[in-house]
Parts: sequence; C-alpha cells; structure tokens
Amino acid sequence: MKKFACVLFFLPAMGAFATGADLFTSLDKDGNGALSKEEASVDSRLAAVFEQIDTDSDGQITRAEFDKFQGN
Ligand SMILES: [Ca+2]
Repeated sequence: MKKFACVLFFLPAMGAFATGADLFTSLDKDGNGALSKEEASVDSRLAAVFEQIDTDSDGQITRAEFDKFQGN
C-alpha cells in the first residue's frame, strides 16, 4: 500500500489513474464495491476530486463512477 501510494504520487496528471482497477480494489477496504469518503481519503489525490467523481452525490464512489471519471 505504501509503495502504491508512492507510485500514484508520481503520476503526472489526473487522467493518469491508469491503474484504476487496482486502485479501486485496494481502496475498497470493506469490499462493498463502492468507495466511501473515508476509504477514498487514504489517497489524497482521489480525495481532492471525490465530489467530481461522485456524480450522483450519494457519498460513495461506485465502480461505474470511478471508471467514468477515468474515461472508460
Ligand atoms: Ca467500500
């Protein structure tokens, strides 16, 4: 996790959530398929854009919202 955070830190741009699938899974600590604000807060970059990703504003980032944010 520590190593992963370092890798993410050096990603140059927002659109570079290239390892998104792994990021989503690693952040979803309770494995419910959605990232709560608390779970997302582990990653400062993700936390900074939480509201943008959470398009339906339910306080959870679903896989669909996450993928959409990445342009998938
Ligand atoms: Ca979760």
